[in-house]
Amino acid sequence: MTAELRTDATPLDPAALRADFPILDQQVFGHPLVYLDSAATSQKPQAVIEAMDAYYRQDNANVHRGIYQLSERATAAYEGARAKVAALIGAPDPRTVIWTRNATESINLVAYTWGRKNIHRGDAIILTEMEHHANLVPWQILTQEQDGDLEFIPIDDDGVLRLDVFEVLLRLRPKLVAFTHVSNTLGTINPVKEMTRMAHEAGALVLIDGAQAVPHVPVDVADIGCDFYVFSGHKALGPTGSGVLWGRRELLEAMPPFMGGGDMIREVHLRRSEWNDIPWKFEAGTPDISAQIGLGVAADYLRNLGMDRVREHERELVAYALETLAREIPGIELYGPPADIRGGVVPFNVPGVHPHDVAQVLDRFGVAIRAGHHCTMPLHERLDLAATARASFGVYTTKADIDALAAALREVQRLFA
Ligand code: C6P
Repeated sequence: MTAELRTDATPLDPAALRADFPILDQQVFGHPLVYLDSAATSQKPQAVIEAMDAYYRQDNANVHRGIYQLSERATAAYEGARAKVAALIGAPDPRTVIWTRNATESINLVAYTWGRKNIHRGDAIILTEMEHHANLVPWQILTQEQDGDLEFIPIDDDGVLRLDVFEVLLRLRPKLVAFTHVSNTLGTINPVKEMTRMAHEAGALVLIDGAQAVPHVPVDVADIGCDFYVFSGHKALGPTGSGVLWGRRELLEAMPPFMGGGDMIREVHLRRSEWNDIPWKFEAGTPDISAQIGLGVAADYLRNLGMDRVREHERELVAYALETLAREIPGIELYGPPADIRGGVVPFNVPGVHPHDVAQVLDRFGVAIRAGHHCTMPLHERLDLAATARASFGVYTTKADIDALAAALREVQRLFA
């Protein structure tokens, strides 16, 4: 299924892995594609594409309904994917893995169900200044509706969370602390286990946004000790439309359902209904069956690579990128913490050139990056930046990709000189 076999001692060989990702083998404006936007969405290995194709060619049927072979095969693949994802994130029980469409929906699910039941007037929720809008706006909606309060852990100038201030904020006895595992904009890897311990000591529950962590660093929800953990499949080598909410069993069982309809019920009468068991209680309507099957294959693919090796590969790439860009691009502004505590994300600005112009010129050289506020407007405000350009990496990113980025950035500077 992959060009590589996992052996923990050997480093990842991204050049060999690229053979598994058919999309990478193409030219853009006459240049080989250099894909440096994996934080927005990752590319998909052949194994994921084939699994989805096979589902539609051989097994397409609705799940949990039919008493015939196709439906039984579809149901087995769909439910089997839960166990694969549970294994990737260290979830002790696959039934605590809820399928959603993406990280955004997972966070909204918790805000609408747990939140409306548990957050009342004056209750505090603590977030951080570096949150993606997906882990900010649902809590704004909730606290505005329920008359609760939001507080924020600030960052220092390198984009590292001020745990000393967090400690003080915890005296507010918040009901929930919600934070990102890895920042999508600065790449900061937060000390999630320590933060979870601190929050629990203050009596709060903990939700972790793992959208930028699951594809890049080892994740073990049992070891972290958190209460909810969410991520998007499409950033983790899986298809769009696949997402995950993991939660502690007792919490999920006590939460009211999110949406009403088929599959989430046990019994329906004209004036009342009884809910299904978890995870199905939260999965109303026909789900995105092929997407979740694809995500299961992606989870196996990542596990097969070994997440320690993936992390080491990206740490090395970040160190190489910071060094190469600082050396090759005079005046470049680089943001974020050192490579040791940073995922595969490198935000920057070329002085005198708007990041959108940077991205547009890079595209002419086949280099795909993102430019803008990356759905972290408050973080950009805090850093006093209107926008940034961002290169982000995946398992298939090579040092040659970073060299190509540096070469194209020299052209940007020449053009705008
Ligand atoms: N960040 C980026 O380019 P969805 O859209 O639900 O799949 O993911 C939302 C999300 C939540 N948390 C974090 C930390 C994220 O990075 C993202 C998505 C993309 O950075 C698209 S804005």
